[in-house]
Amino acid sequence: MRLWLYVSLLLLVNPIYGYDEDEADEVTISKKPENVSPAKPQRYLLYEVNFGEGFNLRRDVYMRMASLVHELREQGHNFVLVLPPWGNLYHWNDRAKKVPWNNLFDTEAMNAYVPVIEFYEYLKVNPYYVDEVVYLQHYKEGWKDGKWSERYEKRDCIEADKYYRKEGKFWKGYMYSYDHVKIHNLTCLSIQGESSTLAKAINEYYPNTNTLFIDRAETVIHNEYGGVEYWKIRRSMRYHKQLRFIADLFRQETLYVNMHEDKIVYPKDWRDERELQRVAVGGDYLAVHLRRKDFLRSHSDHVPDLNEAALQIIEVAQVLELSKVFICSDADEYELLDLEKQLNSSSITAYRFTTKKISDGAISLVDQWIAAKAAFFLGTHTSTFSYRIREDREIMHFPVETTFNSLCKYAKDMGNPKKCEQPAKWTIVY
Ligand SMILES: Nc1nc2c(ncn2[C@@H]2O[C@H](COP(=O)(O)OP(=O)(O)O)[C@@H](O)[C@H]2O)c(=O)[nH]1
Ligand SMILES: *[C@@H]1O[C@H](CO)[C@@H](O)[C@H](O)[C@H]1NC(C)=O
Ligand SMILES: *[C@@H]1O[C@H](CO)[C@@H](O)[C@H](O)[C@H]1NC(C)=O
Ligand SMILES: [Mg+2]
Repeated sequence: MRLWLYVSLLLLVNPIYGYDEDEADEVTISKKPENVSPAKPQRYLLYEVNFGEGFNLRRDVYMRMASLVHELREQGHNFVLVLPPWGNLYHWNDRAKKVPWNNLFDTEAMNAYVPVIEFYEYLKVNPYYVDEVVYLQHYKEGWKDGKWSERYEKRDCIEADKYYRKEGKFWKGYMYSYDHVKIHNLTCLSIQGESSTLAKAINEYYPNTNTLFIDRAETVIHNEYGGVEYWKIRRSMRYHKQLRFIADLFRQETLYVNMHEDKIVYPKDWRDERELQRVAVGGDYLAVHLRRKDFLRSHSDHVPDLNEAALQIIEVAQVLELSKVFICSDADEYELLDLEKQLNSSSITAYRFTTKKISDGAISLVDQWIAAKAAFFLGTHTSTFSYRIREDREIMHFPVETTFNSLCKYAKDMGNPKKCEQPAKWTIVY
């Protein structure tokens, strides 16, 4: 690792670099993307997100890029989306790196929306080579006339030189912690807009570039947040079958859920999902996502302390007559034991999913899947981890009132929208 890069990374994530995993080799799924038109040359779109961003925002950025590639393909460009390996995430204590998507997600399901391949598969086709990095940035001077408007323009780089530097003929960058990837060109693109705006910029500036790597992909927003396309892509992002299986096993064996009574409709193929009555009942437990760590600082106005959280959980469980509470959290162990003790004294049994057998990323998805299938969900204000659970509940046809709820800072403010803001109801559309 080069010193300049090491320093700039340290500022953001403070990972442990002593540990260098071998190239991902537990690869199982390999698929050929379908072609738009066999006559057109194959092109590849790679992307990366700002270093400090967490897992669940990154899942959202995937959707924006899938939408971009989908649009480019509709225009006849034979693009394939290359999935950025997971790694160096601040919240992953196992410090996993170079994790392919097919360890965590059902990439075949994703592939049914837009052709996707893993980065290790890409490397076989274009060994350690990228034609052009397009580094997205804002406009140095801010909005035009103080107003937001859709626009894009190739500009001088503002900050890209912190992350990329020239080495001989080629550029070098972080590249998902794969060393030796050579980049031919680097340009900076000032952009205000959505996925479609970026599609226009690609058509104008890079009409023939075979392999485009979009960095700071979070800079572009969704074409339509919460629209039909949004939900289609979201539905295609199914969790790995094995992780869903582990979650369901936990529900059966630990939470004693009768899977025939929870009325959850979830077809084998997401393309068979249809608008239905909100018939899901879920398992007879309350699920709570209790976000701690950085949220205690960054969202201190909304995140309750443990006592205030316990009071709220007890009240909701009692109102709903649920004696089981599933807790998923990034809290420290001693905090959780304390919380469990408080629930216990109100005759509520708390459950958590813990294991050393799967990665931290995998555990978080199992947690989300168990929480998504609860009779009632209580999340943490503005956590994207909670948002993803709510989306899964929308996909599984839960009644709205069982989903869009968050813990308050103080138990006394429960039910008071002026003092305790509740999440916007982004309901599913087909
Ligand atoms: N297993 C597990 N991990 C969690 C939980 N809450 C937070 N985390 C971890 O902390 C990260 C939270 O960051 P992020 O995904 O950015 O969501 P946000 O910061 O809450 O919006 C997750 O990706 C997990 O790695 C939880 O309930 N269970
Ligand atoms: C790199 O950029 C130059 C100048 O824009 C262009 O002529 C060339 O084709 C680009 N090379 C690649 C590999 O994209
Ligand atoms: C509370 O804890 C005691 C002692 O561990 C246990 O026997 C009891 O079942 C718990 N009660 C509930 C409701 O979880
Ligand atoms: Mg985060």
